[in-house]
Amino acid sequence: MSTNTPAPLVGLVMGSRSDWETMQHAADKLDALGVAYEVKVVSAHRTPDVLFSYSEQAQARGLRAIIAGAGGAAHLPGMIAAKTAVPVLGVPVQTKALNGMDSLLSIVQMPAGIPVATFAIGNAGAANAGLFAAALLAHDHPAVATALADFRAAQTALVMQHDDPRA
Ligand code: RP5
Repeated sequence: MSTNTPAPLVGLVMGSRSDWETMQHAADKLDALGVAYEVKVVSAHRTPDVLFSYSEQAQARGLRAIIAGAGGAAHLPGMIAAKTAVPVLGVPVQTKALNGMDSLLSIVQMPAGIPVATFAIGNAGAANAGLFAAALLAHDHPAVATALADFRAAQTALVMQHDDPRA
């Protein structure tokens, strides 16, 4: 590993390799904004001990946000939040059986005291979780703040350049 690799500030975790198709949209945004992150499969149900150790070590390892995506009985974000003070951003993965409503409700309905910031189901939620993580970091990382402002300005310009839907 290169010694120039920056230490990750964001943990991008998911319950299964099958979640990557969705969660790569968070990675794309973090890449675009120059946010250092790591990617790992951590399953609440299949690797619970990994979930505990990952969560317990997150803050000391320098993570400042954890984006956690899961589908179905999506306990991953809530369980991570239960084990760390690092802010957890939950992404409900769109399931085949229930179209992601199961994932959404599993993540969003946290009991008072252990918050998870919950995003939209699927790709849009993953992308917005990446953007939100960057926004959390922006105050202490001016380069990220600039990249985020540039992204938003470019997005606005693109919409205005193509504001006739028939063209
Ligand atoms: C959850 O179960 C994962 O987050 C995934 O969305 C879902 C299905 O996992 P696989 O059976 O595809 O591995 O834990």
